Amino acid sequence: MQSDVRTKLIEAFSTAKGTFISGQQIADYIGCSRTAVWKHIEELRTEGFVLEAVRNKGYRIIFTPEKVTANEIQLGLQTKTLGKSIHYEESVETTQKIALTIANDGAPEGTLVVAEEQLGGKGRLMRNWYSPKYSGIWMSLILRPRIPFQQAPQLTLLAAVAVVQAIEHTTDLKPQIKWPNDILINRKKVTGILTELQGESDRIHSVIIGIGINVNQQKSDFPEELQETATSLLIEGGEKVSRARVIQEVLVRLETLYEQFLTEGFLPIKQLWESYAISLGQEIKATTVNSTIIGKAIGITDEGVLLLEDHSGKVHSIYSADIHI
Ligand code: BT5
Repeated sequence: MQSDVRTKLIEAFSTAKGTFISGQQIADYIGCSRTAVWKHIEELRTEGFVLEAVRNKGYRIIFTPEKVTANEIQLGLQTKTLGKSIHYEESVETTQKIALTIANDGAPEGTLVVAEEQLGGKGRLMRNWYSPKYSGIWMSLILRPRIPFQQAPQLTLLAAVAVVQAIEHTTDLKPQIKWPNDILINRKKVTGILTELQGESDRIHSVIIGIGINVNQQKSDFPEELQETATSLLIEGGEKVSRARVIQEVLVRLETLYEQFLTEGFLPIKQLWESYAISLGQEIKATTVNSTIIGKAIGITDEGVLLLEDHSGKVHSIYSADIHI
């Protein structure tokens, strides 16, 4: 199905909100024949949608499958730009690589790449991100902000705030952020964020924000080495959570925060970030490429750099490190 046809079909069902919509209405809305409508409906069915067809009434959606296809995410999505264009794959090496490629080919801001599984999911510093099929959110979002290079790390913090808010909104859980990119629940990692930049010396072409959220894994689904440090929304909350709903919430929150960031700057985001931060005011250990610093986390700067005060009172600016709490 062409993506504009798919978008219109989903729009039609979104507007109908679970009530019947006639084949003719759909055909008029999309601008195609009724036979074509039938074919498109059949395609939705192959994706796992359950559609009821009743003579003289038309069609209605009665079950939306637990997949994260473009249709699932866009059904009821309340954003202006983020997620309006979605590139969906069942299985990929990493969504980051696809996002980088399509960003280079001119994909518009807000384009989302999402996959059911990643075979070579990436963390920072060439580390692996475990991304099993159908149980988590593995997605990369393309942004094209007109900001200087040095401000780009702020977008990682912004994305972390959006994910915390989205989890709070879709569950009863209270996640916290560990600088810069980990989201923890009960001190275990539920989300990692990886931001990659493309551009020339003074101009950003695109920022790719990769977000991995463990949603419906059981403890035994994690490899042994992660079982004590990783968690999922299901493990913490005790119930399955719709991945498409969480993605929608992340997109809505991210769009609001991003607009605020572009108009008002980083300060409001910084304040939100600090309100969710787990380690501020506490003694932590930061391992950078060259050294290990132990000290009290006293805050982040306006650029999003972590400030650590060591025992002698010296304040260190941490640009990139692993934090142990
Ligand atoms: C991160 O790296 O936390 C960034 C992860 C970003 C993943 C997303 S998924 C969509 C997009 N496509 C990609 O390929 N990546 C992005 P870092 O801070 O370096 O943490 C990596 C470490 O977290 C690993 O070395 C493991 O110890 C641990 N880890 C790996 N998989 C995990 C998982 N599913 N849940 C919790 N911890 C995990």
